[in-house]
Amino acid sequence: SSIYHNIKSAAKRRKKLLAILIDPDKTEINSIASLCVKINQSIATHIFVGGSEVEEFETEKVVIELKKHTRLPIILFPGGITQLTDKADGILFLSLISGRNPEYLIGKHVEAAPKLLRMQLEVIPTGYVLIENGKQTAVERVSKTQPLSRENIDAIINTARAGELLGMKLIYLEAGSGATHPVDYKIISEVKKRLQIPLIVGGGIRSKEDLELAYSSGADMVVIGTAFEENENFFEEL
Ligand code: 1GP
Repeated sequence: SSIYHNIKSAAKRRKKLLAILIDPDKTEINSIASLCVKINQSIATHIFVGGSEVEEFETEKVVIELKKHTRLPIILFPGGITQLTDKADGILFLSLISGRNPEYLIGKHVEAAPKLLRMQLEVIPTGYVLIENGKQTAVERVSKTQPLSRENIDAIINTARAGELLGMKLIYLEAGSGATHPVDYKIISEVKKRLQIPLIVGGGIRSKEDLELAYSSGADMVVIGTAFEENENFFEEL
């Protein structure tokens, strides 16, 4: 339980964490060594690997290559059960609690359970909360679920609370990869006030200002994918 322990103790000390999201579907294996040079020089503390539509076995290849070039913890952030590999250090075992598609609430987890029990991965149960940001994102399309309205802060708060009461160890507020607008700072701060467990925020964070606003509103960890995919020097600006 060392990954979770470290996230939790960082949150307690208000030390902010940053995860870089690598989507195996958008990453060439032979670019990983040079990506890792940038990552290792950056303020990133974790690497997430995953995506909504990744071909089978691609995830494992990417994780093996990342492991050669970085010592940051590598955590699976899977969009489906073909993205499991014990070459990573841990997995966010996501339940899409904003939605009402049983497959993404519990169905895929039943399929994954025997595989995960054979693996040495640290499993971190995570309540995954998708929030509407103005355009349809891949999570919405692939999971066939409705995001929560960003106007309905009570529903977002109560969803996060229910996740915590169900025993989830993290809550992840997600605007969706490439979101036009990140999760609003008021939503982050209202949720954070009512949670005991660490809060992750991601989707559409593209600048130092976005990052700092997410942190100052209460995100314990921020996830950035697209901004780094589009500009490998992005983290030098942070
Ligand atoms: C997506 O929250 C992550 O699941 C990161 O989103 O690609 O917009 O940074 P971006």
